[in-house]
Amino acid sequence: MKPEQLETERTLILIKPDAIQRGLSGQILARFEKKGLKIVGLKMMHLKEAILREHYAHVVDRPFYEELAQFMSSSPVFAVCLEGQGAVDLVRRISGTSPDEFGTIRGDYSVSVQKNLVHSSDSPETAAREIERFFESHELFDYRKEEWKHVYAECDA
Ligand code: 3AN
Repeated sequence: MKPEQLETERTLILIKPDAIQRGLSGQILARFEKKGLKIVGLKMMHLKEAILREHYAHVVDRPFYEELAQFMSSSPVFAVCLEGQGAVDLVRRISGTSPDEFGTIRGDYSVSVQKNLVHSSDSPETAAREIERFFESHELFDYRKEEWKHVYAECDA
């Protein structure tokens, strides 16, 4: 399978302050890399109020928002853009949605509904908005990932 024949999509993850503080960012990134996902953008950012209000607009009126915003701005995060076939759903399944889902990042390394190590986009539409929120277009890299010929087969196209 030639990498350029694949139809891929991009998604966004945030490796959150608890992961940075606990020294888990490398292990978290490795889970996505080992599955064959391509890193097309990666940067460290200290999130401030404006971007957090935008990113968490759907929970800004919830009672836990202030605590969430404090947590998310307590240390830098890594914003990472990942690419692969069905990347949005795949990355969400690797991340997990609750600390009870063993075998996922949240399930294996977290016990909290707030300090849950990693955010991942929940749909292709959200992914497009979130990638634009965290990255300028020149910060995303188009390159050929040679490994993909060992990851995907023609019947997967
Ligand atoms: P997810 O990150 O799993 O997609 P969302 O988008 O529903 O979750 O919620 C955004 C973030 O708000 C969560 N990642 C979590 O850190 C925090 N959060 C959600 N529900 C609660 C809650 N009941 N108490 C405290 N924090 C919460």
